[in-house]
Amino acid sequence: MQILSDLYPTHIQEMQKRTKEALLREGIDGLIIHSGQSKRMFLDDNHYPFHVNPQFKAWVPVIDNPNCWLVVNGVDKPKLIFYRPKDFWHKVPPEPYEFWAKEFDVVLLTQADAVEKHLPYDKDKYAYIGEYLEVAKALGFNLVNPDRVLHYLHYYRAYKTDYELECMREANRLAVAGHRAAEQAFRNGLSEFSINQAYLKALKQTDNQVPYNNIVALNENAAILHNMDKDVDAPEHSRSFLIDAGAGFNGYAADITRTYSQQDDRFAELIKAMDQVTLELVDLLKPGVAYTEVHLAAHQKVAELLNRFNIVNLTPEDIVEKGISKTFFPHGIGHFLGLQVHDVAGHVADDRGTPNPPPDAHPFLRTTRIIEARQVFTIEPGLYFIDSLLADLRATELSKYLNWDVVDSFRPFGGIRIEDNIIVHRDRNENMTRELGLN
Ligand SMILES: [Mn+2]
Repeated sequence: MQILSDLYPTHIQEMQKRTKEALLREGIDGLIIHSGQSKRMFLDDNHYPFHVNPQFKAWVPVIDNPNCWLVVNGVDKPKLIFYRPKDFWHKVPPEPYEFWAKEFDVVLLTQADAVEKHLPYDKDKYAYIGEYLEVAKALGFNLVNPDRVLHYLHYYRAYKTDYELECMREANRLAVAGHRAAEQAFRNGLSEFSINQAYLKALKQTDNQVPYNNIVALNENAAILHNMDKDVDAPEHSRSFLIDAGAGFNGYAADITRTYSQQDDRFAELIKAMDQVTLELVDLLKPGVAYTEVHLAAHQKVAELLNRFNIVNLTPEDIVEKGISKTFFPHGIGHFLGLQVHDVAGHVADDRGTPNPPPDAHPFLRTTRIIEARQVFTIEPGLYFIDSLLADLRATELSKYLNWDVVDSFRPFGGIRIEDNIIVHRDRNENMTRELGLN
């Protein structure tokens, strides 16, 4: 892929610049970033799926190789210690040759525990960045994941380089192919399990390679926000289908949700109206606006639908004011997207990590940052008929404002969530999901 190789050197320059500043603030000489280790299950000889340290894949798109290390100081050419064991049990990765390799001085490591000779001798001026504290200790690091360094790096990870944006478009492209296959599988009456198989097949990723456990829900299960158990048997009638599923590309995530109705019914009308809500909220993303404002606007818009579809007999303003919209839309409007599906630093006010928590009334909102160019967000309003939350509401004096027969007519469909992935540019928004043609 030509364009990625063109963009990557500038990405590394930006990583160098951020590292240099982070080191200056901490007063140290460099970072030693550990990709991670393969984790063995308790009392077993099997291992968990490997998930790389996000600080490692921020530099290099190597996401499947434990026991690798980066030595970076923001000035010198970064050093990549690349694990390549002699191993006849497992597939051994080839020596680095791809577009990213020439940005590093590459050293090959055949034994995981022989890394020390490739690391700086004097560990006092270096910080270990990684998960394995006992490894850091054994190697002689005193400084492990220092707060100041991590706050700084996390804060700036919200601003994506051109290389990162291209990776995220590619992740969206893969996920869109999966969503198309999944809709077809739903129309064909397949089970949640089989729909998930169709999804994964379309993007050629395994359950362990997608960035999060796909949410695939038919009928009432669409009311379970994180329905990760997939029924193997298809229901007799598939009325509705909610799929929240992503894809990974070079370590970057897509995170897309769609909801479908089998028939041209009242639920289909509600989906159409929610789709419009998603697009209107996307238009609110603008540099200088607080993301929290978009969340509050979402409550207003969901309340308008609760009124318009005769679910609640109150004005939209009163529905929000009495807190009723939270029964139907109990999660946040979205989050940062990037190397992690819920990307870091959503709740800080600055690069020192000063806390900027969500409002007390909206504890599940995952970012409160001021929106700026080069940030990538999801926008994912929802409207669900969740038995437990509806029962709580019914037990209050607010119950009298609800048309319970209308609520009951929607319960068999579960709920709706429609989620797009958006790059905020200085002068426009790029809705990656829609621009790839997924409506
Ligand atoms: Mn999401």
